[in-house]
Amino acid sequence: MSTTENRKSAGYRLHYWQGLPGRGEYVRLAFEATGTPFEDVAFEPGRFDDHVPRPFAPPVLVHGDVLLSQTAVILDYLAPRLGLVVDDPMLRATSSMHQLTIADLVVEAHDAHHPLGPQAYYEEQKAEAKKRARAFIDHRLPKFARHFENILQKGPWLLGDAFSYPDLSLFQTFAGISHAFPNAYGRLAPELPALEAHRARVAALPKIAAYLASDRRRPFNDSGLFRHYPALDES
Ligand SMILES: N[C@@H](CCC(=O)N[C@@H](CS)C(=O)NCC(=O)O)C(=O)O
Repeated sequence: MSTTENRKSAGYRLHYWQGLPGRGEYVRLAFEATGTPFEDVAFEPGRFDDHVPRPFAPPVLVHGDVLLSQTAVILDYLAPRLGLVVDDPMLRATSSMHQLTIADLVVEAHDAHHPLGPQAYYEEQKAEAKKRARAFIDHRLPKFARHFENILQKGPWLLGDAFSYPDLSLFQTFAGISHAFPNAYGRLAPELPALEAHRARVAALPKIAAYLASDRRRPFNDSGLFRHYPALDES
């Protein structure tokens, strides 16, 4: 075996900010759902200086000589290796499509509390956040949720009969949204029976259920993507 192959078999390392689930959680779920061992490393931007290309932002996956950022790309790389996507070009592209739609929703959920950008604290943009959250709750969240509801009515999974990684990501995103916006999401949920059943189905997968009950699972908090600020979740 060459040195390169040796390094590649050394395993997966995920680099992400400490103390919050964030986008790192989307990658963790792929490992946890498949019982794949991985190293969970605190993100240190300087550590990657000798690699090309340098990652812009975490999560970052290192696997042998491979270094990838962008959550959707990391998942697309891992999926065939972990058995989390169907071996068919059209279905693999469809999984990517779902993942990128979820990524759009994640950005919009984040921007509801940081409409002016991540460089300033929430406390410095509360008035703008209130307006943005209103628009998210009234327009964008229902549009995304109904989109996935329609797909899942043909379920049980996003690809129909085949489970794939965006099922994990959708679960994580709506877990986050129901944490951040319990009132708004609570009003919408009765319209979303297939999406709610899908959330329960993912949570009941034996390896995911064990993970959710473990101390490896990081709770949502006010440093992450999905923050519960009551002022942004009024009826
Ligand atoms: N599109 C990227 C976004 C990555 C990203 O925004 N990461 C956040 C943490 S979840 C970050 O640290 N961003 C720093 C920055 O944008 O300057 C992805 O989906 O992975």
